[in-house]
Amino acid sequence: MYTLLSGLYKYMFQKDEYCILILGLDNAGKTTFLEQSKTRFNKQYKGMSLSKITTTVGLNIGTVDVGKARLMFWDLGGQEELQSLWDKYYAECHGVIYVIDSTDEERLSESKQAFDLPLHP
Ligand SMILES: Nc1nc2c(ncn2[C@@H]2O[C@H](COP(=O)(O)OP(=O)(O)O)[C@@H](O)[C@H]2O)c(=O)[nH]1
Ligand SMILES: [Mg+2]
Repeated sequence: MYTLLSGLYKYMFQKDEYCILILGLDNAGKTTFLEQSKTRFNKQYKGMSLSKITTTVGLNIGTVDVGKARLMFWDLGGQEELQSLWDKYYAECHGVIYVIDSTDEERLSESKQAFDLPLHP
């Protein structure tokens, strides 16, 4: 009976959690994207001033609730030394968002290289 009730409780109230990786070169706009998403979907979240966003060191996690789903965004640092960590997170995530600065033409090929990297570790 307990199993049944706790199962029902989970079904009613617990959200399905999904982990989404946000990847891309440093300075591509990953943290800005995350902050914008949080501001848009979390009504109580006021949002930090976009000009205050500085280089992400390590991991920046943001949670966004959409309907019955809870999305946990993992914003990883894009610096070259950190790119080797990307594939470690691949196995654990449900989705990947790859951010490209479309105005930074000089780094487009670098971005493609970094994009290919975790697929062929
Ligand atoms: N004009 C413009 N600037 C942006 C946009 N997205 C990010 N930026 C700026 O690009 C810089 C790097 O953004 P950030 O989110 O820190 O990149 P990250 O290193 O990938 O996390 C910051 O100065 C942002 O304000 C955008 O869509 N338009
Ligand atoms: Mg960042």
